Amino acid sequence: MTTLITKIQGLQVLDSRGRPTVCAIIELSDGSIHKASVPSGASTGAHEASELRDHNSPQAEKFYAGTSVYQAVSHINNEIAPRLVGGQPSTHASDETMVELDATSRHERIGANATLAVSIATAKACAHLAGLSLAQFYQGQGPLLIPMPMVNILSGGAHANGALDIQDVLVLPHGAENFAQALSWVVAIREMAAKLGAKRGYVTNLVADEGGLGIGFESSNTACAFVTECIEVVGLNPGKDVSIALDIASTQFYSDGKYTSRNSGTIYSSQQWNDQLVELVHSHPIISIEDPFAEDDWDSWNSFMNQVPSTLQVVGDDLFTTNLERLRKGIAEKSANSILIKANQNGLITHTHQVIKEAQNNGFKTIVSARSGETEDSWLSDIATGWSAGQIKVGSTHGSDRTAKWNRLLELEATQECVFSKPF
Ligand code: 2PG
Ligand code: MG
Repeated sequence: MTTLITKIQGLQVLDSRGRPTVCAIIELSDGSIHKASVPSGASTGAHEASELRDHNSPQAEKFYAGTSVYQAVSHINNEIAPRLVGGQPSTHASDETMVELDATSRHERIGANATLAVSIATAKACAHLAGLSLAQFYQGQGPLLIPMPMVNILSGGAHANGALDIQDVLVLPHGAENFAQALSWVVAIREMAAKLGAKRGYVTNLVADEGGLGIGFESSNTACAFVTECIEVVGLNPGKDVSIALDIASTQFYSDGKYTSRNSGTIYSSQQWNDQLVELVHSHPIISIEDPFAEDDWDSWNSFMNQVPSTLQVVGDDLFTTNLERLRKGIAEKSANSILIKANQNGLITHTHQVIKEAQNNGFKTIVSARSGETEDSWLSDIATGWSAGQIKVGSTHGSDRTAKWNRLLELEATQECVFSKPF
């Protein structure tokens, strides 16, 4: 007997910052229930799909200071549900219906928070019908590729009230044999950073949005040296076992062609900023750098790529915003060699999948990423695995919004036929 969608309901829930977000629940005629909650960014790119919040609308909830998502929820209940209920679950059909319902290019009318919640709940329903986990559903045949974790140790920028200019100093445990070992190394480094930082008089018991330490080091250089020291002190070899990854998130401090350091107050031209970064990556065991330049400073990206070793992973996050046209421009202009994939920058699961496939087909490395505002949902781990992304970025090892994703990967590795990704 064919299984049909019997009900779709949207509701407002909270994310890890205590802000409203959208959850969609899909019920099927076999009695099963599939739900998905969507994340939300703080350092958002201008070209991202549009998250619908109730600012200034009659539905705005005063206790949420206009950030409530009742309109998005009502679009699920009153526009999307009537079109999909009664049909068979299909991500393709749901996503195309939602595109039809909203002619805007960034889901401005319906809200990308509404579309993505329905899109992912549908994917979960489809996996259930196939009798597979979401990871296996996307993977098809063969062992699962468990992604290499890229884990936040120090936070700055929009995630830690500007403690550092740059947003993230992360570690990549690329010498580990499996995911469980990789995670244990990272936890040890995170703990050592808290211990050493406290010894040096920094506040280390308050954490940033993604669970990293918001230590106010005087410069990115000092922050990188500190993380390298932590890697060494726990008995690992910087550059061999574990290397550093940076998310500069430079759109946040770029305006009128200039990059302004909040730490030092120095104003840099694109060229001067480029020189700073080239020196930084040469001075530390850094193997990945994300958003070194602002989202529309395209020329600087290409010039940087020509100066750094081809082994350095240069990642476009705000640059690409998980958007096919922007990725294609970046491939043609050799602006980067890697892309951060965030489903909510795009708004639909099938379109996000298309973007990651395009990147992989063009030799780009791919990192599936969480947002700084997350929920306890762990679909991200399944899609990162099922899409063979190779890397995953979830924040730090603190907070159940983060550990939900790490724990799901531990579960997949322990219970399924797997190989651990070795992107470096
Ligand atoms: C990023 C993300 C996650 P946000 O910039 O990569 O760290 O941050 O979700 O705030 O955009
Ligand atoms: Mg980023």
